[in-house]
Amino acid sequence: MIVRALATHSPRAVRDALSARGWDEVKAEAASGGMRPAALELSGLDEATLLALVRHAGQLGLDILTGEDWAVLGGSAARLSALARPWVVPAPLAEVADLVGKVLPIELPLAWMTARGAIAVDRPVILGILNVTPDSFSDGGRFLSADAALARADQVLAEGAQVLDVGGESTRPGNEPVSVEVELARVLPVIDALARRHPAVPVSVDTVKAEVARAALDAGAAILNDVSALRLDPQMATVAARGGAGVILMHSRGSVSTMARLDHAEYSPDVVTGVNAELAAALSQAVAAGVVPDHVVLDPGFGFAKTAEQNLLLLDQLAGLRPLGRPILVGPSRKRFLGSVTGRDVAERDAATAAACVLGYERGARLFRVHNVAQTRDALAVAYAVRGST
Ligand code: PMM
Repeated sequence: MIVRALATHSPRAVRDALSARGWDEVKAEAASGGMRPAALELSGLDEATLLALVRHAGQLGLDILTGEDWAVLGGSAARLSALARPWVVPAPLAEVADLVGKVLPIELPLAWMTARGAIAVDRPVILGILNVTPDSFSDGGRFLSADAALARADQVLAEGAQVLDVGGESTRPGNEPVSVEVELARVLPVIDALARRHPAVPVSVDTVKAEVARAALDAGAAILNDVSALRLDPQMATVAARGGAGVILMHSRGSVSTMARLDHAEYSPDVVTGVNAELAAALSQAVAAGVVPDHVVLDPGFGFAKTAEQNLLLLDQLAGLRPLGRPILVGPSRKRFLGSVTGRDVAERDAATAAACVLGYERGARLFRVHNVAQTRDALAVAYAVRGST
């Protein structure tokens, strides 16, 4: 007899063991996913529900820790999903079953639709940042002219970026908001030139203004990156829907001048639940306006209305966004919370950025918006080689 411990932090070891015994790929993938460990926290439970839960969890072989009106449940994803079947669970657990079904981790989509075709997201996708602003947080003023922006675009594409994210308004704390005219004058010549020079490369426009978004799509952009997740311009969702654009909904609070500060960094009961709920609402708003869900990517908005602690917690708990069912993008690049962990200045935070991206990848992120494309690409190549797309 041989007994071997299989690593369960990813389904890979189990999948490979099954494949080695002749299981076909799809069956091995599904079965190994079911063995993945998962945990749920339930609160606001009444006495009858709690009692029924303790008994039923025991029958299902789940671990359970309880207090007066709460429980933490742990076990494999497959066992936990047995709790999500309202037609099987005892009557007092009907509501629990319904809610558990809504939060269980699910497989993420393999493609993201944009106005210029699909982007495969079964492996890491890097968005190279092209800020054409005089005052952006880490690269302001460096790529202001269209020529400088084009040269920079060539460089980040050569380094492995698959998408170019062009921004004409900085969210740096206390900055002066720019007018539609100024923003258009900054981004349109660059988007237009990029669309001509690299017709196969999807370009995204980082804007909160529907008018800028519309003009950018007309000039050849494929994706709208809205750091207000549709909050700041009521027309944004309609523009996205009409243009068939890919849409990045990034979590933030406050205006363009305050969103990168801590004015609104109060979350109840915690940052993970708050960000999750606000992104879920933004996704519903987009869909109600006619955006096809396949076009949406979600981003927790690192550094936006979050303390360093909250950013770290959000990164650790990133997988909590998976039940929303959309690809996840992270943009930790050179941000202040990485400075508070490493004690390094903005220009020296690329190694920390690469580490944050790898941690994000392990938790389900597939898209990465960064300044230093070459370093991030290498870090994510290792993550992908070890972990695969699971
Ligand atoms: N961060 C910044 C700007 N745009 N867009 C998305 N989707 N996610 C981000 O985290 C994000 C963003 C601010 O950083 P920068 O000034 O260095 O571009």
